[in-house]
Amino acid sequence: MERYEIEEDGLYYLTSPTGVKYQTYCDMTTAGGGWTLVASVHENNLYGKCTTGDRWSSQQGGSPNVPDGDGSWSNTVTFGNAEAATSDDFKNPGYYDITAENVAVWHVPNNERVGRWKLTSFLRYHTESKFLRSYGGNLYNLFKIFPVKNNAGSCPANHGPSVPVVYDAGDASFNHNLFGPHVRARTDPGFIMFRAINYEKAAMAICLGVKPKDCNTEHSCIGGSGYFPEGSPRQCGDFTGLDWSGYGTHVGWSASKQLIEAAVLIFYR
Ligand code: 3S6
Ligand code: CA
Repeated sequence: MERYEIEEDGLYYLTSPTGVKYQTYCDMTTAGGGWTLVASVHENNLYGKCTTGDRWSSQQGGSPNVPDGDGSWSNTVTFGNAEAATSDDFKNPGYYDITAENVAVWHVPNNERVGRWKLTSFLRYHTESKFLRSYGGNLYNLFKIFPVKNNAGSCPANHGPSVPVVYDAGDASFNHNLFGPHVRARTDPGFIMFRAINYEKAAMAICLGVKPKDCNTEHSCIGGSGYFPEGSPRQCGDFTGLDWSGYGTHVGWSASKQLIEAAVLIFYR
């Protein structure tokens, strides 16, 4: 009887080109497998506006004097650990030293343990166009080209790339419905968009399965620069203005509680 190599989803040790050994999660099954977790964006407190824990925007209070915020999208600072990726922000060396072609995103409820991530994720999608080849092979390099900082350009001319996604959990319509009606009316689902710019020239890193059609991008795009002029500091934070019409209300500009109480896991392949 033959034995088969069965690739399993779970935690693996990787060694970076400079010899740093780190643990991360690999999805070895979706669409042929080989997806490496490189980051998670976890909102520890949406009531905190660019305060402690807002590592993907700014922990420095939301100020025009700090236009880049913490700079995590385009620096080599790492934080967190794989096992806690749904309970805290996570960023490993793979984020900047893996050369990849595609990105996958999972929305996993906060505080879920590793073995339950795939089961409990309510939305999973990935790109297939190998778009990262055109932007330096990873998001670190993409965000060098499209900096997540204030006054980097204007909307919509200077948005970063928007890339179609294929859904592995949920679908485009379910994705769209996680946002409030004002957002649904002003976005197209089925895409991931990078480096959005809003009316006030603040920058966001990633739009969650949607491509904005207007410039109120702060209600569907997360991560960001260090200053959000509109209603400052109300849009400043890792989950930006996803609570603009109230926390988890799912009315107006606000996303559903399901979306804001889930970590956004970012994979490369
Ligand atoms: C559909 C209502 C438009 O509301 C405006 O957009 C309102 O005046 C602003 O407070 C709001 C924000 O810019 C939303 O980002
Ligand atoms: Ca706005």
